[in-house]
Amino acid sequence: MILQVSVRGNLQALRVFGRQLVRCGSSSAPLGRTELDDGAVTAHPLFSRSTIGSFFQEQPLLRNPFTQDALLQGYLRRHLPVQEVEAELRVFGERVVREIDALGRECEQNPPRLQQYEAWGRRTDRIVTCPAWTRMKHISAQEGMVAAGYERRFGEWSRVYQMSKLYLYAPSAGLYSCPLAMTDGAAKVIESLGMPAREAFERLTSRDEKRFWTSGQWMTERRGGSDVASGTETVAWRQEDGQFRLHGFKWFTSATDADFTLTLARIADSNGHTIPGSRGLSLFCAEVWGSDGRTNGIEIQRLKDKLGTRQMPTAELLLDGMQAQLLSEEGRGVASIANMLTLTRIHNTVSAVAAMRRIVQLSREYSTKRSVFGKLLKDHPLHIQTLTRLEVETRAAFLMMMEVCRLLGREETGVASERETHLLRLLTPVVKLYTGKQAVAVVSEGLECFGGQGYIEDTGLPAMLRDAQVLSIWEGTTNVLSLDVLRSVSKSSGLVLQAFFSDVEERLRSAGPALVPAVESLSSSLSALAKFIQKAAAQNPAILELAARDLAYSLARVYMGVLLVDHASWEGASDTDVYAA
Ligand code: MFK
Repeated sequence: MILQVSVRGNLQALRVFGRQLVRCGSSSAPLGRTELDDGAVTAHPLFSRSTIGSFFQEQPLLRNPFTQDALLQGYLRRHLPVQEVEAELRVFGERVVREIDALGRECEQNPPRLQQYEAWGRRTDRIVTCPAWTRMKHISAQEGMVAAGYERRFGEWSRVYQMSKLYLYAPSAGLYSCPLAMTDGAAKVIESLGMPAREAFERLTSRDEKRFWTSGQWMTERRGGSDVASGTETVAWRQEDGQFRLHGFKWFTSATDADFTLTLARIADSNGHTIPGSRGLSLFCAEVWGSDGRTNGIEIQRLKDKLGTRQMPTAELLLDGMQAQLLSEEGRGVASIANMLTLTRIHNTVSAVAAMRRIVQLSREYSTKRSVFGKLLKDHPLHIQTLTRLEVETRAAFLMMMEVCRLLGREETGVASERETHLLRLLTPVVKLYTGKQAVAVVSEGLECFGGQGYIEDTGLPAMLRDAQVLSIWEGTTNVLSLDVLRSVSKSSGLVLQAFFSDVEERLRSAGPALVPAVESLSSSLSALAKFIQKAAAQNPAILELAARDLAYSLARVYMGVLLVDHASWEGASDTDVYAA
């Protein structure tokens, strides 16, 4: 059938071609006719460049992601109305457009490679990255991407400021957001343990590109990355000088070209015995490279061949006597690295929401240029409905992300109330699990707004979808984080849920009059949720485990709804804020 059609098509083309030949005579090239926009007709040679036509779709342009983001600007006007912050983010947004975005593309096009041996057979274990990746490191230091969280220039709002900047950076940063997440997490761990590695802390939080270090976080071993307590086989041998030598195999190490790392291991006693389970795990830090450029007792087995995040090296490592320093108390490894998990889960959220915002911005821009069925995409109601739904998802996720950053900043500066501390513990896994999944859905839907072009590699759009897929996997999968929500409930004897309900009720009570329908809908969801929790708690705990994911999703949706209402009740709220709520 296909063959017949194409043969028929070819015959038709040949007949036309034949007629052209007859008309034009045999001595000159065959001519075609093209009707121009103004109705004029022009003749030109067939099978030449001119017959392909001169029409091309306009590409969506990246514009300053700060000035394009009304919600971010409104949020900062409401909570952090500081001229200096606004001016800095505006200038940084320009830098993203002018310089950073192209570097990010370069990182995607020149992925890292492993040089395991030099020409004469000696092992080198070098990870070769592209110049754009190095440039990202320098830009990250100059812009204080990690430093901003520790300088605390804006007091309790410093995390909101830092994460706002990161949110503008992440979608253009060629995955440099990953080493920054782990670097921030490592700095947080060192600070919370009372600075046992002060020099490393100073480097991790430096704005000087020559001094700035990035950190890795090597937790996952071959037995798996979720059940760290039983999956960790790495053994730490104490040396006479008080340092340790680590032997083990790390199965996933992200951004392995980092300067420094945190990792877990079991300390062996004088008989070589270790303690199993979580109680046997201790937290260590180590420099990854020696001053001679060689690894610190590490063999890089291979780089992972991944679906996305290809800009960044992820490696399997054999730790073969890596020299390391004990950071935590012995046996307190998991509890000590939990601070890092909090930070990397918040960074994950920022990357997820930033990816959603970026695809919505590009889709919106494209809708003002792409004409179809006689009018621009923006004039098609169904298209606008789709974009609006993406916008509401993105706004809701943004507000929950910012709320968690706000709570983190308050906790770190010692001004958080007990309720806020509980909320931070509960909402960190909730916001990570929800936004990680939503990023994939929103980016995937967003690609459709470009039709076939959304599926074409050199537009840069497919990489966004590939890179989004990891957000629900690393730093705890959706189910592991749902169980972490339950852990936070049981560890606090339910206080985290009490904090949740009282916070939500208080915010709904102060909602503006235009928001009555939204408040009614949320109140009814809230009572259904309360009933469900009471019923589940009275039953077998196994049921609670089965319900963990639905519970986490319900908490996320109710809380995002409440934050939309809260933001729309602010006196400076726009019509769009009210409409979204
Ligand atoms: C773009 C940015 C993206 C970021 C890039 C980063 C790339 C890195 C790639 C990776 O490495 S991915 C690795 C991902 N792996 C994980 O995220 C680990 C997933 N597993 C878990 O989260 C487990 O739940 C966990 C290992 C944390 C818990 O295991 P256990 O041993 O069953 O924990 P247990 O016994 O319940 O708790 C031990 C202690 O830790 C307790 O403290 P106490 O001893 O004081 O009571 C817990 O309260 C504490 N804890 C556990 N989870 C916590 C926590 N504390 C605070 N927050 C938490 N989330």
